[in-house]
Amino acid sequence: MNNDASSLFNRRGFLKAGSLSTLTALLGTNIVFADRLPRHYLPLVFDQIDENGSGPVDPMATKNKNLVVLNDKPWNVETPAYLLDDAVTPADKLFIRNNGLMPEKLDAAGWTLTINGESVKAPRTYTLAELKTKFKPHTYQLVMECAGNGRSGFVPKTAGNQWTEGGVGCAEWTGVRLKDVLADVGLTNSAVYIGYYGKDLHLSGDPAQPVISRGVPIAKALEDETLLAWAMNGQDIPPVHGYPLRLVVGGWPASVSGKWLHTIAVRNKVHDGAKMTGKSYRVPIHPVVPGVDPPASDFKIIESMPVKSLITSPKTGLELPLGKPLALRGHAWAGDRAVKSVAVSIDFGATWQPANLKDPKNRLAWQHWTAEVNPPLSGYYEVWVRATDEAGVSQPMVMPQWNPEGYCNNACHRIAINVVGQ
Ligand SMILES: Nc1nc2c(c(=O)[nH]1)N[C@H]1C(S)=C(S)[C@@H](COP(=O)(O)O)O[C@H]1N2
Ligand SMILES: [Mo]
Repeated sequence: MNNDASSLFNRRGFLKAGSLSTLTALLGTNIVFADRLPRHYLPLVFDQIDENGSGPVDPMATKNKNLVVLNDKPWNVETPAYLLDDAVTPADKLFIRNNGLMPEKLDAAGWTLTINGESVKAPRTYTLAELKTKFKPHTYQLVMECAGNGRSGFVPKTAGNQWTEGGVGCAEWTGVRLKDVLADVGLTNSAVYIGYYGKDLHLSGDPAQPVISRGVPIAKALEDETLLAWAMNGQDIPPVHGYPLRLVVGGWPASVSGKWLHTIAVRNKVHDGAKMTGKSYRVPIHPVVPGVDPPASDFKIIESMPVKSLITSPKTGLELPLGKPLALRGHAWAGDRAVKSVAVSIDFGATWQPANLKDPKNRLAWQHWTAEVNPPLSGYYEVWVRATDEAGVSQPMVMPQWNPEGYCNNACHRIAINVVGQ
């Protein structure tokens, strides 16, 4: 299964000339009136191939209808804050960030994971079935946030997908610890970094062009929570999220959590795969004046993500009768750190009221908070939320340090409400 159906259509939603000839070849005959196919219409016969598990898959088919498509080639889809209200993010509400095209074949039965690189004693290949039986499985809730989440809030604007606040989620992942597998393989003392390789294709369709191959320092790779996962929320990982095997590294840019994982290289230097070098997933070492883009040598790799929080209820735009208390809730997270406190403000940050904050289910899971505020008069309000991590670092109220690629915007989340009546 799993050819990306979207790649068959042009920008306006009509079948591309090239894909029409592919379909014709598959069908063994021409499609009469192919020129009259409605937008985004895949002839039924190919939908049936899909049901049999060998045709194109539409990543949006299983998603909540209110997710927002930022781009469909590659798929970049975000979740409005009010849809992130669940304690654990369900599959239909988890954001999508693809850098390339989904792999054409996802065959779990034949899937293997190879561990190689300069710093393994000898390369080794495991079948997925072996990973599942040979090592002890673990389950963790892990926050994954795209480093570009919040990019649309930067002034001046930076290039890239204009995520608002929905490029984040906290699903429950099951798999084996990468550290257990690496111990089984055997590492040399030279191990510095790991890098992943996935089966997706470059947008050009050229198999020789790498899409993305990122990684983490060996210490992060060896943490208990770093998983080679085959299940999400107790089910097979959905195709678009990396079926049948993905790396899951909580608390760091989600770009290090490689989907459709087939190889991990244990490197004796900082991994230099696609999107590890240049300015990708990097920020200036020293703060820059907004708009200034220093040379690549003045950038550093983003590691743990900054402290952040969301108001997931109510939905922005609520009308509240005057005199009624307003119940608020949401989540907070802080990369490798725990969140120590959350506060809310209804007067644009002039005064803050503490929220109730729960402990995380496990390290690197997001934490749930609740609060109640009492708007004193009728009129327009904004509710702002601000989290502080265990090191005492708080979210900036408006915009954090501007950076040329638009990463790590952890400004306070805000919703608007109207209090009506007298
Ligand atoms: N193989 C592969 N892994 C990948 C990506 C990708 O394009 N290809 N995108 C990365 C990025 S940038 C992000 S933010 C997360 C998104 O994970 P999700 O789509 O499951 O939410 O996957 C990461 N892993
Ligand atoms: Mo990302």
